[in-house]
Parts: sequence; structure tokens; C-alpha cells
Amino acid sequence: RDEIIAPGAMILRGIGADRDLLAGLASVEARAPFRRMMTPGGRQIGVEMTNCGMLGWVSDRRGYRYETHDPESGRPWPDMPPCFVELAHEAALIAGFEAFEPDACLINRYAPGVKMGLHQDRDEAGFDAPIVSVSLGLPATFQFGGTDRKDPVRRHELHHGDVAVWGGPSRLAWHGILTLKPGEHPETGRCRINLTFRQAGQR
Ligand code: MD5
Ligand code: FE
Repeated sequence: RDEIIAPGAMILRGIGADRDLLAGLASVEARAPFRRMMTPGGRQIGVEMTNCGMLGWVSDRRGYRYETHDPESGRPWPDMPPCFVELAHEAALIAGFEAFEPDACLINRYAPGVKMGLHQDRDEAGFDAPIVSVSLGLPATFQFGGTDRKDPVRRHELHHGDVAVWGGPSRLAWHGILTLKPGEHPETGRCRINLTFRQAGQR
């Protein structure tokens, strides 16, 4: 049931289930709680976010960027739990990307009614490495287009434990998450969690 959705982009079904990722998340959350960030335009982002690893993605009135420290606490972002790093490596390898060494893990939490509009991930220092994304909890519909804003978009369902890897010609593809539907998942409750691993800093 694994799918190649575009050149360089794959969905690996279920490989992130049953791995203690939620225990890892609990330890991250204890040091760096989920929060809603502000866009440079002054609106609150609907998705709640936190980070672990050397670098964390932040947004505020000054823009989007990666920071070594959590602006809420002034402390470094928590380390990536070992089970996070293992899964990111494994998924990248299966998709054909060797030596994936993520320095950033953005953690997104979606409540019902929350979406993430179509965008490209381009705040990283380089685009050679792939991105690995793990879906946990409630299912969501993911939209995936091309590298041009106007390219047609296809939809894919992402379920608990699904891992997407996209790099190479798909690294700058437009993508987003449709409004989350209400529901309850035995592992996460009434939300969807997404772990997004990136090589964000200078190599
Ligand atoms: C998420 N996060 O689920 C989304 C989607 C982000 C972000 O986009 O920048 O934090 S990860 C999206 C994804 C899933 C499967 C395949 C691809 C992207 N892709 O091939 O582009 O919170
Ligand atoms: Fe993205």
C-alpha cells in the first residue's frame, strides 16, 4: 500500500505506528509546550506547534525562521527523542535517501476545524535533503501539487503511523492539509499530530 505520489515523494503506510513516539512527544512537550504562533502579518496560526532538535521553526511579526532556542522559555529546544531519529533515518533510507541527518523536528498539532493552507517549505538553508513527515492520531487529507503554485493538486489520506518522505524533484512541491474533521483516536484523543523532520541549518 506504499505509494509513490510523485518523483521523489512516497507515503510509507503505518511504519510510524507502535513506536513509543507519543511517549517521546510527552517528554518534548513537558519542556517545550505546544503554542500558537503569530504570522508576520499579525494573525494567529491555527495549528499548535512546538519543536525538538538543534533548530526549531518559529514564526512571529519578524518572519519565519529557524531558532536554536525556544522563544517562550529562552532555553534550547529539547533533544529529539531517539525513537524520532530512528524512524526518520529508516523512512529516508526506504525512500532511497541515504545519510539523512535532521537537525530540526517541527511538531504540529491539529484540532478539528484546523487546516494548513497550501505552501512550500523553503525556510531551510538548502533543499538537497528530503523532508520526512509522520502522521499520528486522527486522519487528515493531504494536498500535494507541483513546484508551481498553479500545478494541479492531488489528495491523499494520511492515517496514524503513515510516514511521507519527499525530496529531489518534489522537495519544493506545494502542499497542505485540509480542515481536520472531528473524531477521536485511541492514541491521541481529539487531534492529529504531525512530526516533520528537516535538515534546516547550514551543512
Ligand atoms: C502536516 N506539515 O501534516 C503538514 C504536512 C509543515 C507541513 O506541511 O510544513 O509543517 S507534512 C506534509 C506532507 C505529507 C506527505 C507528503 C508531503 C508532504 N509531500 O510529499 O510534500 O502538518
Ligand atoms: Fe509544509
